[in-house]
Amino acid sequence: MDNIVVMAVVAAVLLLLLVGLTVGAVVTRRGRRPAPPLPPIPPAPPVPPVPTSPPPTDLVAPPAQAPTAPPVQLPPVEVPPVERPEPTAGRLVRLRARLSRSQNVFGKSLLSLLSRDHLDEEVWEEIEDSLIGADVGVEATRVIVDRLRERTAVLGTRSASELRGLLAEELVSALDPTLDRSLRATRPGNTPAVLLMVGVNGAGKTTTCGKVARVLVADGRTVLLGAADTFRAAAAEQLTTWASRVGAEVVRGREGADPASVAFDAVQRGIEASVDTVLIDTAGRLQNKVGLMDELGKIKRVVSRHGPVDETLLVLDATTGQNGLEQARVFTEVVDVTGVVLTKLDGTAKGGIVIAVQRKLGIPVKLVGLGEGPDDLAPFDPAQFVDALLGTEPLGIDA
Ligand SMILES: Nc1nc2c(ncn2[C@@H]2O[C@H](COP(=O)(O)OP(=O)(O)OP(=O)(O)O)[C@@H](O)[C@H]2O)c(=O)[nH]1
Ligand SMILES: [Mg+2]
Repeated sequence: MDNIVVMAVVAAVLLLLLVGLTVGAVVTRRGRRPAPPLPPIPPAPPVPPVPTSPPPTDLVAPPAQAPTAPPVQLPPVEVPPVERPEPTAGRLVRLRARLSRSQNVFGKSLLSLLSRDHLDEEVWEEIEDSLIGADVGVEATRVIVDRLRERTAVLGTRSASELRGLLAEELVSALDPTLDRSLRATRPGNTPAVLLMVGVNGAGKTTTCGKVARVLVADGRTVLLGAADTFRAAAAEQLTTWASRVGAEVVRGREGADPASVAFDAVQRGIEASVDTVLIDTAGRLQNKVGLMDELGKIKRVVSRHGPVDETLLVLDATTGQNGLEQARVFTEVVDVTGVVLTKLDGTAKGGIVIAVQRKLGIPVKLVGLGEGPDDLAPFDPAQFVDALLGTEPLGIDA
């Protein structure tokens, strides 16, 4: 019986053990449950391709890694063509056409007066009025008329061509053909000649600088331009445009810079570059006249440290007539003017202003402006000028 009890106890223990093991196994299995699935990884953003060569620009051709690529068309680089100015000889001939466009009042009225049957007092007065009306000036007119009266009386003959001849002679003589009108644009030795352009605003200084540069280049000279008009930024631009057309260098300062120092630098650079001529453009307008005159005096003094100024050209607008003469005289008092440039002769029928200017200032007219075109500047020649002024037509009065 005891054995049965023992055996029952053992069996119970074994059963308990078995149940325990089974439960443990189940619990253990439950503890190792697989982890829930991870949320999906979002796709990586696209990585931009790393360039292997710089992108092609307008001016740089792409590297030769794509032999099959079509050839790249480069845009043309804009280099302004250097112009070849026309020679100066014969330019004054154009004046006749330009004056005749404005009826050539001067020549026509004078010649018709002279061709009257009787050259009485009244006619001579009309001739005088005609000359004064053409801006010749009172003094010069008196001299011209007195001499004409004398000579016609002495000669007695009155053919139209003779009268025209006499008048032409008197006008040429009033312009003093013996004066030296050559432009001192070169120097012996190897330093550049220095030309200073002065005058009131709008007279045509910058334009004349450009035109003179062209004349010199046409004659085979090398030129440098100095933009000493620092009063307006546009002035330097205007000069640079003229210079680039003939391939000349420009020295310029910033707006408001000291004009004298720009002029000094221009001559300095001209010496270094061994050019033949340095042309200096100046301002025509300042706060007041005294300021302008002081400035011009200073420019001249400062530039003279490099050596003398070879030519100081006073630029005068022919259309301002006698009024311009008083202003002109102020310039001659400040800077030693060596020559006059009379611009815009194409814009006036009163060519006689050339005579008045020269007489009043006692300075030779060296150049005349005949228009806005780049080559509309002519060396002044009294005989050619008078010929253009009077015209060739003797108005059918020739014998
Ligand atoms: N018809 C005609 N116009 C001219 C002549 N010379 C110059 N001009 C014109 O006159 C104007 C003034 O000329 P600029 O050269 O700028 O005058 P500027 O003396 O330099 O003037 P500022 O710099 O203001 O002192 C421009 O429109 C020129 O084209 C000429 O001989 N005939
Ligand atoms: Mg100017």
